[in-house]
Amino acid sequence: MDYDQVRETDPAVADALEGELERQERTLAMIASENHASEAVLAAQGSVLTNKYAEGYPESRYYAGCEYADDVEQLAIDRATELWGAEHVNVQPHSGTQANQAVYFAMLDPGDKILSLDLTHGGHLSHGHPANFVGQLYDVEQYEVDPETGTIDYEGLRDLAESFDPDIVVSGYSAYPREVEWDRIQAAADAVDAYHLADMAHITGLVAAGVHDSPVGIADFVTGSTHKTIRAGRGGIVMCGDEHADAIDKAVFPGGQGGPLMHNIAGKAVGFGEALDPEFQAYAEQVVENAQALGDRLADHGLSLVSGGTDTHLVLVDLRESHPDLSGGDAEDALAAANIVLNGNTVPGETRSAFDPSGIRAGTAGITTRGFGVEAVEEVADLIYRVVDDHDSEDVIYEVGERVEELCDAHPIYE
Ligand code: DSN
Repeated sequence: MDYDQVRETDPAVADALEGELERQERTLAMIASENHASEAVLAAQGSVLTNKYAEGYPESRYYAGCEYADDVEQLAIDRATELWGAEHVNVQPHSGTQANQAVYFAMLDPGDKILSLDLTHGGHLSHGHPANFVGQLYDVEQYEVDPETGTIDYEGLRDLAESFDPDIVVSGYSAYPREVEWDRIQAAADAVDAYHLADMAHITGLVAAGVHDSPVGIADFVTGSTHKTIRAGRGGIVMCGDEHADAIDKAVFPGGQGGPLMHNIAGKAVGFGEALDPEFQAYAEQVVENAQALGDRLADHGLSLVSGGTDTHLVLVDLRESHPDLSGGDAEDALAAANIVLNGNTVPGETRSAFDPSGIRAGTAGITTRGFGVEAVEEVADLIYRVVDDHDSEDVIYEVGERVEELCDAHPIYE
């Protein structure tokens, strides 16, 4: 892969693109929300559809010349329907956050009540954090994970729902390693006659492959992003039953967005097609197996895992017990210097700030895409531990960085 055409016109941008390609090839993308899209997805995203306005929906557009835009969007919708089985799918949200916003805009009035998981316990900004407009426009109450188990406190959530009486309960998380019991959250929402929005952004691919239970058919609304555990390029998606289809479509366009990014929708169509291939199921199973191997090995080294392990693509490490003087931010920096790119993350019961939290979050979706299996992942866990445990040693960082480059060379992303 190269950017020769860009270079002819704009060497400065070509330098940045080639630098990023080289960075991705020689480092491990272990930020749990990242992955590597195929060259076919990248090509679709970089296609002539970036030129096309197609406000509206297939066969009902506000612009002429939309016949191929219609084809692409319908392919994305049909494939998404096959992957997740929802009655209605809208593939236009520019991101998972905008998919969530569409649900709020469709179903809530300003001042209505949202019950969602606290960000530091694994929630998401778009679920009602005060820094996000959702937290300012609506009345938000937040539930937490059980401090003992690190897992959702379903009973506590139900009690909170009964006292707070929300209009919508939000489930689905950005730093939660365990399987979500969607039906228990649905029961809590039903008990107070609230809607249930399940944001499966992190596990969209795992759900499509059937390696995580699906919220589709349980929750009233299911949102997701299309670039984390599924490799369909950057974007969002929203699904619902037929009874809410019109409201959701109107909330996406014209409610929250203008022209759909048709080139990204082409990427979604291609990536969803790839996920329908049986190989994708094997990939998703390997993602989880790798995350479990990563967690087990880190735990063997004495690191503390929130919830004790993982059922998904990510592990969340609480550094406070094993390395009380090391913040997640400093661990992130040391690991990045050693070519392992993950992020510092808040942990339940956080005692530091979100800018320099107490944990690190690591995901296996990206390294599994480049062919890492359990053995390689166990070595990666050993390398992570070496850096965490000796984060001030330039020699350790150098040696680990060299070894990571060897592992990356053995597992190229793009041939
Ligand atoms: N910011 C993403 C994450 O890293 O989890 C979610 O939107």
